[in-house]
Amino acid sequence: MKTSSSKKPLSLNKQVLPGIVWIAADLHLGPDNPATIQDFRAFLDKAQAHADALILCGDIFNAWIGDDQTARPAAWLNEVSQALRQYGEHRRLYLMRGNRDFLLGQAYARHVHATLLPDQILLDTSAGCILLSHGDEYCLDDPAYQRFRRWVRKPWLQALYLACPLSLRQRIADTARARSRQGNRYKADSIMDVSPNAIEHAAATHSIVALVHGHTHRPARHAIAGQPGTQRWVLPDWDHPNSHAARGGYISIDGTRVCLHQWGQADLCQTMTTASEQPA
Ligand code: LP5
Ligand code: MN
Repeated sequence: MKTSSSKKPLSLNKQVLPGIVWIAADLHLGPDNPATIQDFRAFLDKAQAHADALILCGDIFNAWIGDDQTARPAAWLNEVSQALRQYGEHRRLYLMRGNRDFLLGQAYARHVHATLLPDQILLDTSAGCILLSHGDEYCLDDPAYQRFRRWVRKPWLQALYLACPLSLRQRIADTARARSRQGNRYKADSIMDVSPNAIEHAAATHSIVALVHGHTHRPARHAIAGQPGTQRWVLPDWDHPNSHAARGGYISIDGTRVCLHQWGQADLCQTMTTASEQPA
């Protein structure tokens, strides 16, 4: 199973994406959030009706413990996989790994008729060239996380982990998630956000109109210092706790117009050619 990230130079990773493109991230699907799974299924139906391609750019799953889960999937995973496969049979579906599902591999992508993207990719869209990634690689002010990231991306460690029984893998994942949640309570907001230097560097390195990422769960559109021609768009995370309003959303690219859509909020849209504000 191929699980480690692409080592190709970034400039080689380019995906031509004509037509209407929708991008979502940080769905965190798992056994504990059935209402979010229902929201996601409804979203796939909507995407199938309105978009030509859908990209899920990381943390699709709350913790991915290996593609071999699909041999005897839990009911929730079976439901999600069926819905993805149904979508993938009709429209172009792209999956990218995040920090919670970095073990997602080609086998799962094939299983749902999707294309697995590398960790960072240049999208050649109707709105211009867009740099897309999950976003965790820009969190350079969080050395504990970057250390964790370096370790879990080592092929030998991944192979060792994947050789363990699924039950043990699940226990390790639960421990990692619990430690992460606990640690995040005490981290300053600025540490858990992207590093401005990393963003400026990425924007300066590529000829792009926008940089799109998730991970930080702080949906917004930002200017980038020193890069007036490039914006940073941040995707929302998804959650639908019992008896609470659903959170979630996506970014659409339709012609030259890029929009951030969030459940229960006004759309934030911009036409990329003129960079002028558009009414929602
Ligand atoms: O995910 P989120 O938003 O809570 O926080 C992230 C960073 N945390 C992580 C950890 C993931 O949530 C855990 C994912 C588990 C996936 C399956 C496990 C497979 C293991 C495979 C081994 C090859 O990414 C968090 C950032 C935050 O984003 C904001 O950027 O701050 O970073 C940390 O919390 C860093 C911690 O130092 C990581 C602590 C995890 C310790 C794991 C040890 C587990 C060993 C168990 C042994 C029995
Ligand atoms: Mn993430």
